Amino acid sequence: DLGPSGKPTHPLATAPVGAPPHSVDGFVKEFLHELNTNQGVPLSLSSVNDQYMALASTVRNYLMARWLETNRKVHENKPKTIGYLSAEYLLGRQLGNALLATDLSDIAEKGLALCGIDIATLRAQEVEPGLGNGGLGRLAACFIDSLATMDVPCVGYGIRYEYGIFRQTFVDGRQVEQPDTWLSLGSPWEFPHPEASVQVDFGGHTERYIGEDGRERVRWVPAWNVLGVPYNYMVPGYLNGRVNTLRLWSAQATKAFDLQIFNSGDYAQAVRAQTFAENISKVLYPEDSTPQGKELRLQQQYFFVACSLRDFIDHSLEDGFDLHNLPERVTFQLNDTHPVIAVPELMRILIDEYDFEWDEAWDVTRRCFAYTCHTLLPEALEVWPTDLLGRLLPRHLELIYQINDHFLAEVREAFPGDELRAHHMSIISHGQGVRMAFLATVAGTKVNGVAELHSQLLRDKVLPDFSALWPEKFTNVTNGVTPRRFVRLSNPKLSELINDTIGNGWVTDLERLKELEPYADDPEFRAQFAEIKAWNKHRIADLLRARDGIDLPDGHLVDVMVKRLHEYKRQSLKLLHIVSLYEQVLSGKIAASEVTPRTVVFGSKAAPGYAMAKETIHLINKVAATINADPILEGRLKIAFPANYNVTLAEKLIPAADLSEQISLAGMEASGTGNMKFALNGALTIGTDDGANVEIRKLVGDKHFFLFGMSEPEVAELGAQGYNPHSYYDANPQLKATLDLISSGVFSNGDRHLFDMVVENLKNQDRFMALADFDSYVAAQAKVEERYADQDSWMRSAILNMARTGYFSSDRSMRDYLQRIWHTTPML
Ligand code: GLG
Repeated sequence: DLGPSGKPTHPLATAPVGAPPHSVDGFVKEFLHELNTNQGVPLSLSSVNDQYMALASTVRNYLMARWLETNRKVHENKPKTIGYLSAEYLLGRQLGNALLATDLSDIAEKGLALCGIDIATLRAQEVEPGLGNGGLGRLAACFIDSLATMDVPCVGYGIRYEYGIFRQTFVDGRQVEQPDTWLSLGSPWEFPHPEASVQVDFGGHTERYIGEDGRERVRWVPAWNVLGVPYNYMVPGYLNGRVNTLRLWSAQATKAFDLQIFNSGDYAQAVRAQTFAENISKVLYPEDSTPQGKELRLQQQYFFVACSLRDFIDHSLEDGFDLHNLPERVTFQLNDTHPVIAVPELMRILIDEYDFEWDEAWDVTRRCFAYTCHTLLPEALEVWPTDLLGRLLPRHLELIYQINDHFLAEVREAFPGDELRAHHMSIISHGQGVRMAFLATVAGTKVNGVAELHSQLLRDKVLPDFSALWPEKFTNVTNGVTPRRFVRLSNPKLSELINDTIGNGWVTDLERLKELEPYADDPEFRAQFAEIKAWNKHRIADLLRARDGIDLPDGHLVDVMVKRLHEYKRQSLKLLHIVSLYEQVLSGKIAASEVTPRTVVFGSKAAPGYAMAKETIHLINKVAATINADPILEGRLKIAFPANYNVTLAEKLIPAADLSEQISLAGMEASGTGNMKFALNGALTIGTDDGANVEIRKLVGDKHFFLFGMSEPEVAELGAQGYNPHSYYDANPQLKATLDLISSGVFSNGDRHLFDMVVENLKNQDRFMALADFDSYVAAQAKVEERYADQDSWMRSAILNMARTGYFSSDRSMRDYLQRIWHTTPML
């Protein structure tokens, strides 16, 4: 056997590593060893954090053999790999998932108990890596989980933000952001490899010169650079022996900074320069679906993309690999426009470093990328001002101009004489800058939306000229969620019931939940299902009491709206419904006893710079304080708004929900993925015909879904007519009374203007037409109450929601990507 130097080595050095024995004793031995040798403490003196760290490295050791073996296989077989490029991964806690993937949950619990440790205490010690804002980042996390479980070679590439999404606190009802110090107690799941760092250049200028072969070449002379240090994370497949890699990059100052210290003697200045470099991966931008065109953000995007391409080309391909064949070895999936600067980066590498001709380089580049769009809001599509781009990445801007010239020539050939069309389609728009979605569409082999309706609107409304030119480029892949985390781990009792009823194959083949359909009519099964719902409600009640001092009364309908705070998602519409109920009781239109006992749970962060969203949070909290304390409601209507909604909280909250609020204005929510998690955990949806709601409703059936509101074409028509929210306020006495109650000062200590921003906006602007859908929403809520009064019928619907939504597994999404976009098969 030969080692890395080609010389014979000790036979043990090349033998596969073994995992520790899969037994309680084997586990305890490994755990104590880790505690002693990694943490340097005996059990008797160990802290909870020591124990958590030791537990994490113990579980890691069980995964290690599989990781090494996966990497060895990839090295040997050289399969086509998916390079998933995403600026966000909202991973959630790692421990539970790793225990599940290794089938160690029971062994670990027993083993720790023998050491006098309650595993629940250690689970609670983990701080989740919140390296994403919401749906987009969580989707990336689900996708890499599914690919590992399906045995597909994939490397997730992203940024190791030192601070993830901010920790939200409430001070007098207002959101206050605190830094997320997720790394402060140690980070047992990551493997830094500083020796494999990659240099990334920025700024400067370009020069033309004549190469040895007489051809004109371009040289980029950058002004500064940073190092990208890779941190590897394991991405374990579920019980299949595969462990893929997530590689997140951290920015570090290069040696040049040390030299500066030495030469200039200005130590303080040199350290500032270092801080400047390290700022690149310092913090996640907290805007969700509304990019901030900040220079640092473009630095982040180029930083991780340049590191990732370098890494793949230099480290994954064998020496002498012919880059003309790159598309056979990788597809880089662009998760939204954030990584699109990878397109000119690959062109630069091929042309400037590998001497490719333009056409050859473009041919390879076009076949290496595919693009997923996650939005419809025009303001969410990234546009980089050309001066900013040119200052930071001068060579890339030149290449983008060239790509655009070639592309526009293609357009003019397809549509001769149609200059207006060419103008509309130009990647570089004169007033604004570089339209990254256009660049991605031009470069990608495929462009996909994330739900059927969204993909349709993407073709018809966002990129109509492009779909006319290249109809076959456009496709749909409806989003999905991982059943491992969002059912198996988050809902253990339900999982047990499903296992007992149909076996455990559903965890990797979620459509098998269909086999549960007949049990919707089985009173015994229904009773068990209802009992589990009640158990989940108690679990979240206990947690919220301890975590936030929030009271979640027994026997209430649990009505949940959790998602980022955005006007288009219409948390304000939900609030109007609550205030309307309250107003009717206050004014004696209905008796409190007529109100269905209900707790509305909100969970939501607002982007720190989004004033309207923050005011809405303030208003929700003030309404909560008032109605929760008002005896007139007899405790029948409550609002619970725990701060800092995150993946960890979602895992406890979603299984407890009866009603899932998916109430965006039709045509605005690209897909939604929370909607899928709720349905799979047996909640009924009240929702508009938007995003994936459309597909959920089709699958579960109209009887088991509360549809309301305008459809997308109706919204478009109303918009075209000219929407006037005030006319709804004037025409609908209950809506008027509701808004007037907010302006009366009852929620604001008599201050009649505190919430003017929200109320006046709804009355006069209401871009997302909450007032137009109010009536229909309130009527649908009345139907909810009627149905809920018949618990048998409700539970039947809840079971059917679960049984009929197996389609929304991210395993299915990955199969669709494999067939429609990546054209590769799992490596078995
Ligand atoms: C987006 C959309 C969501 C979508 C998610 C994942 O707003 O509707 O479900 O991506 O595709 N920015 C997002 O979170």
